[in-house]
Order: sequence, then structure tokens, then C-alpha cells
Amino acid sequence: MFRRSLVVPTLVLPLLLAAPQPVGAATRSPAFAVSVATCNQGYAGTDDSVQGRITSTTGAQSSWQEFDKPYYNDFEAGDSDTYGLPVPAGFGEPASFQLWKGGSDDWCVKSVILRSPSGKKYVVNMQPTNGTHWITEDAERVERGNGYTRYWHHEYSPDWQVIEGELYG
Ligand SMILES: [Ca+2]
Ligand SMILES: [Ca+2]
Repeated sequence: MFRRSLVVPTLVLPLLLAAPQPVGAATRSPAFAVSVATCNQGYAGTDDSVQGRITSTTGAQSSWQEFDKPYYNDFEAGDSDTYGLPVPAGFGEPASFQLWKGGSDDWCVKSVILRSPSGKKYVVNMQPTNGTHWITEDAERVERGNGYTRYWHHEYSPDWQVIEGELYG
């Protein structure tokens, strides 16, 4: 008790004095919020490592970012999970977005929505749109069955185009 009351003010005071910071002076890099929806069907979810990368219209690129919330089962069927994706300062408008997944637990990606650091909404245009997209360790292939089409991607999704606003409506 005594120690806490003695120590906390010394730690907190400089932080309080430092805030508010002028715009652009923040030391944290700007970040997109990436909302990834997993298909709602059997075996759609994964427990593998998933990463994402975003590229701007000027060719600027984020690092590959691991999407993982601690103490949470990420990417289960029917879930939509949101992760931070830091980008370099002056990143600009997003042009494309790509996913990577390691391991052998196949994953069906339903949709990806991006929000810029300033709150602008973008949607990842997951072409082709006439089927489901699976990221697997298997070879690239298209599987057509009774009323369905599955696009199997080998570890990487296509570097899908990013569109401002909504895909439909
Ligand atoms: Ca799976
Ligand atoms: Ca999982």
C-alpha cells in the first residue's frame, strides 16, 4: 500500500504532462483495423497461424502481421474477428490485401473488411465471387461439386484488390 502510493505518482505524472500530443506526434504507428469473417460451415475454422499484409496505391506495404488475440480461439466457423494491422506513416489509400496461413488446418475465409486509421471503410474484393475461398497447405485448385465451388489456395490468398465502401448495396 505504502509503496504503491509512493511509486505510482512518479510513473503517471510524466504521462499526464505529456498528453495531449499534437497530431502526428504519436509514437505508435498508424494501424488499420482488419475484420476477418470465417465461413459458417463444417471445418471452416482454423487454429493455425494467420497473418495479413496490406499494400497501398503507392506501393507502400505493411509487414506481415500475425492475427492472434491472447486467450481467444481465433477464426472459428461463423465468427468475425478484428485485428490491428500497423502501416508505415504516410501509407495512403489501400490497394490490395493478402492473407497467409501456415499449417494443415484448412480455413474458409468469408469476408475481410478494413478500417483505415482515420475510420474510412474498405472491403476486400475476394475474387472470384462465385465460390468459397479456402487457405490450405494443398496445391492451388478449384473444386466444383453439387452446387458449390471451392477455391483452394496454397498458404497465400490472392493479393485481393481493396475497394472503398461496400461491395453490395
Ligand atoms: Ca479447418
Ligand atoms: Ca481457432
